[in-house]
Amino acid sequence: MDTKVTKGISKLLSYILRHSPETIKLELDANGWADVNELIAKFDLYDLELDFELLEYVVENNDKKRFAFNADKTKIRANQGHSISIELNLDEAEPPAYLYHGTVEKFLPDIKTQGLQKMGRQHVHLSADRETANKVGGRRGKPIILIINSATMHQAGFKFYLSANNVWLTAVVPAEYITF
Ligand code: HQG
Repeated sequence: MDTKVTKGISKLLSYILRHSPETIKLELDANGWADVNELIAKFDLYDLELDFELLEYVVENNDKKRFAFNADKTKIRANQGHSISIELNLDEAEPPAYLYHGTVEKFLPDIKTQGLQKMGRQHVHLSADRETANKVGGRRGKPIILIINSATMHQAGFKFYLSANNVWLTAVVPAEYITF
């Protein structure tokens, strides 16, 4: 399969399913699910020949497992990363002792005063390993890894969720739980 094509489709799917379904007049339900047939039909707009087989390939081979089908593959949604307000209905989970967040130097002064905020998304995104956090930070420049004292945070009552593609999500990380 041509990776340029599958990457392009993945990028568009992320945009549509996380941020802007209205671009192709797609409706998402309250939990972020779109009807697969409707998505395929409305994808026409992009001049890309998307059919179910290709969509299934993109979902199953996506490097970060960004998308998921429901059990009978009639619905699809993004596993995390939304800016639009949807309810993923994830169960709370107990985090490991430490989680990691990759960012860049220019955000540090604000993070030191405000903690990690959701910014444009529905959650703060954290990783279980440094390597992933390094990649996340690297999207914006030279990565800086922050260590989150997640067990302490959890004991203090903060809620954590694990997305279907293993991204740890929480509402906010106050600066006192961050090792800079
Ligand atoms: C920073 C990608 C100033 C934060 C990745 C980050 C991830 C603050 C940026 C997913 C701040 C927000 C999410 C504060 C946080 N003041 N800056 N108080 N608090 N920031 O993209 O975590 O490839 O919304 O450090 O892999 O970078 O798209 O979050 O730099 O999983 O699937 O504000 O997106 O996944 O940026 O990335 P983002 P993120 P995909």
